[in-house]
Amino acid sequence: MERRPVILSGIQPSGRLTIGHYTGALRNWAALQPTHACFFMIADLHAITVRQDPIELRQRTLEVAALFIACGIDPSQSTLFVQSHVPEHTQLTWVLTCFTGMGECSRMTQFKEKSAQYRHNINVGLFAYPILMAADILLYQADLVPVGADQKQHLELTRNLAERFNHLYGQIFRIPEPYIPPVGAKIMSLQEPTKKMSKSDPNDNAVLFLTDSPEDIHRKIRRAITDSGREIRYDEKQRPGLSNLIVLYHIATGKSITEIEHEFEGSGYADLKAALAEALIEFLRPIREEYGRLCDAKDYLQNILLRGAEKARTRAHQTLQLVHNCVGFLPTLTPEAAVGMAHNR
Ligand code: ATP
Ligand code: LTN
Repeated sequence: MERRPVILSGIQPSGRLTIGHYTGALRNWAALQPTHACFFMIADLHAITVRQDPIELRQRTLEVAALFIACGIDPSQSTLFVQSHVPEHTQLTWVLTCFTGMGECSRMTQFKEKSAQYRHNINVGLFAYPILMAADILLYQADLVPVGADQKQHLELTRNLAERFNHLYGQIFRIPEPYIPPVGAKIMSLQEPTKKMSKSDPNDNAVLFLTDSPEDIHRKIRRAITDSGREIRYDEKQRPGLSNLIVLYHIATGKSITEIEHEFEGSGYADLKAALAEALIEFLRPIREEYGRLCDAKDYLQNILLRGAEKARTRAHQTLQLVHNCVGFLPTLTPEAAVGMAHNR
């Protein structure tokens, strides 16, 4: 049988999802799912590298699952699961940790940024975070990892670890390729357009959440920081604020950047902002409505995640066994052998 290429990707349930998650991750996941064997994960193990309130974390995990589906991930085509439900992720992480240099982790931009942001809690998990991400990907023998631009460096580490392991033990891991979309790989903050839009930004006006109400969208777009200048022209370097709004308009309407520049020839920023707010409201409406419906179907969501974890585990376990065998761990009992031993006792 033909092997469909495998995809693995994930999002942390550490806050409400933003339009950046949609453009950098979810919309590409949905587009790739008909042609790939997809594993989409809610990365709760990654989320606890920053202190989380347990009640909120549990709730956010279900909310993220609902948003996956509301954004077009079809649970009958793709496997949706929660990272902590598949213990193989932490097991492979330990092995890979013993193959990773301290220098490799301390070079990671995200580690530097997060340790500056969370000075009071620079824990070892934050440092080892990219090794856990490598384990996520390598366990499923993923070919392709659709992520936003900020994850590129983590993908490079993943590839290095896989190559190092393969060099020592043979072809154990498939070497994954990143899939970084040509547009929308890095949506910027509405208030500081040189910074990535981040769900953990304390300034609510900087972030466009997928579930924002029409009033929220109007307010946030109206207050979005633009640059000095008049005409509507895309220039990421000189005019990052305006260019970010143009990208959002492109996402919401499907119009090309050139078409947008023509549309607003002779108009000012206020016209673009008004049209953008309307376009975003219409674009996000079906997602928000479907999300609302799914949030009332908690049992349905939980069921999908439990079934997903079972499927994911079957695949992950095979890779973990290979790895354990390579490094010289004594085999454990197969479930059948364990039953046999219990009978003979
Ligand atoms: P933080 O809470 O620190 O902002 P995060 O949102 O970057 O974390 P995740 O929730 O795990 O982290 O991100 C999941 C995926 O969404 C990744 O592929 C990431 O690159 C993508 N992503 C997140 N924010 C953006 C953005 N502003 N633009 C494009 N892609 C994004
Ligand atoms: N680190 C990622 C989330 C993540 C992920 C993964 C993405 C965790 N495990 C595996 C792709 C593949 C982030 O965006 N912060």
